[in-house]
Amino acid sequence: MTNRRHFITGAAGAMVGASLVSKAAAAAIPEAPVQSSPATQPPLHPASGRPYNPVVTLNGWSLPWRMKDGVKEFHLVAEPVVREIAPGMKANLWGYNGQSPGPTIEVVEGDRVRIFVTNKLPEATTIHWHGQILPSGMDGVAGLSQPAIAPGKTFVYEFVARHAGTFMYHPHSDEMTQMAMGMMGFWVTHPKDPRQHAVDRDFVFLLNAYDIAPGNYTPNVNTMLDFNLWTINSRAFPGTDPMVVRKDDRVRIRMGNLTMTNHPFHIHGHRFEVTGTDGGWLPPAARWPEVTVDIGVGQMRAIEFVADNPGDWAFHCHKSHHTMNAMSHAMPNLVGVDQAGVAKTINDLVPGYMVMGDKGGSMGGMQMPLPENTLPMMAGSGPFGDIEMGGMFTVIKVREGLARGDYRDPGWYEHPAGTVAREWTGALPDAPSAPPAPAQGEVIGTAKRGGHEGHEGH
Ligand SMILES: [Cu+2]
Repeated sequence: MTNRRHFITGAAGAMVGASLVSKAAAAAIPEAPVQSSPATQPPLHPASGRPYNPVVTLNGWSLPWRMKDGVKEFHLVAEPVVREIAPGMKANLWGYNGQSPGPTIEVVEGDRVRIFVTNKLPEATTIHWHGQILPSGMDGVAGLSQPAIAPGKTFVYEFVARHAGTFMYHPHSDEMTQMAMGMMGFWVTHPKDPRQHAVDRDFVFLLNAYDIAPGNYTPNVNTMLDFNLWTINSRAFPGTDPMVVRKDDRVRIRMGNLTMTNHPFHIHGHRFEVTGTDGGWLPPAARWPEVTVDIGVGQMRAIEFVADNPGDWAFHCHKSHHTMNAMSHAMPNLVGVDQAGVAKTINDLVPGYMVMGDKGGSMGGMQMPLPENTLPMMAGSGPFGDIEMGGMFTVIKVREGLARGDYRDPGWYEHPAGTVAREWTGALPDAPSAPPAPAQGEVIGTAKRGGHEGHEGH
C-alpha cells in the first residue's frame, strides 16, 4: 500500500523521517518537512483526513500535514534554497521547505486548513493563495490585507478550501524579487467525492523563468522580459522528468503560469480538452478540443486526454525560444555566410573560436566548452541522436502494460517495425514543379484592380 510512510521512506533524498513527524505531533507548530531532491516524488496518498486521488508534481513533491482538532495543518518555511535546474547547473533560489517551487499543497473541498508560514528569508514576505475564495485578511497582500511577515517570524493563515480546483501560492510582498527568485507553489483542492473528475494520472507543474548569466548562480531579479532559462517547476530540459502514462489511462495535466509572458503548451500524438481554468471546472458541454493551449500570465489550465497512442511524445511550450537554455539573443543571422576564411583570422587572435550559425542554428552535436554552471542551449539526447531542445520541454511516455500508479521511467519507446521515418535510398519520383513566375508587369489572374469601376456616376 502506498501511504505516507511509503512516501517518506521510498522517496530518495527526502529528509523527513517518521520519528520526526511523531515527535512533532504534540508540538504547537507542525514539523516542516524538507525535500532535498528535485526528482519527481511518488503521489502522497492521504494518511489522514478525507480520501482523494493525489496528484504527481513534476520534479516536485506534496507537503505532508497533520490533523489537529479536525483542521489540516501545514508548515511552510520560506528560505534560500539551492535548486538543480538540470544536471550541470545549480541555482541559488528562494523557495519553501528546501525546494523551488515549494511543495504542492493538497486538500479536499470543505477542509479547514491552517498554514504556518515561517520566514527564513533576509526580507519580509507573505503568501497569497492565488485563486482561493477566502476572508480578505487571509489573502496575503502585504500592507493591504496583513502586515508583512518579518524575517524570523511565523504567521498563521486559516481558511476553508471552499472550491475544488487548481490553485497556486506565491508572495505578495516584494513579489518582483521573490517570484524572480523562485518563490511559488502549486495547490490542488480535490472534490469531496473522489469519483468526481477522477482521472488515472493527474500531473501538476508551474511554469517559471529565470535570468541567470552563464557562470552565475543567482537570478537577476530586475529582468522583466529577457529571461534565459524557461523552466517547468524550476527544471529545464533535459532536467525535466518524463510524464509516464499507461496506455488508455485518462490523464490530466494542470499547469500554472507565474512567468511574465504567455506559454502555448503543445502536445504531440494526442488531442486534449481544456477541462479546468482558474475559476474551476468546465461543464462537459463547454470543453473544447485543442492540441495547444495558451496559458496566460497568472493563469491555470487543466487539460485532459485519453493516452491511446503509445510512444514518446513531446510536450512543450510552442515559443521556440522557450525550448532553449541559456543563450544570447544578440547574434546576427549568419545562415548562408561562409565564415571559413574569417575563422582562421579570428583563431589567430582567439584560439578555440568556432564558426557558428552558417548552416543554421543547430547546435545539438556541437561540443563547446561551456562556462562553469550553465546549460547548453539545446541539450537533450534521445535514441536517435540529439534532441535539440531545452527549457520548457518534456516527454509524455505512453506505454502498454504499466501497473497502475507506476511512474518509473520505462526508457525510450520501442517502435513497431516499419513505423519510423527513415532515409530513402531508392529512385525518387518526379517532383511536380511550380508554374514559371509571371514576367514583371504581367497581369496575374483575371481579377480587376480598383473595384470601384462599376460605381462610376453615383
Ligand atoms: Cu513559453
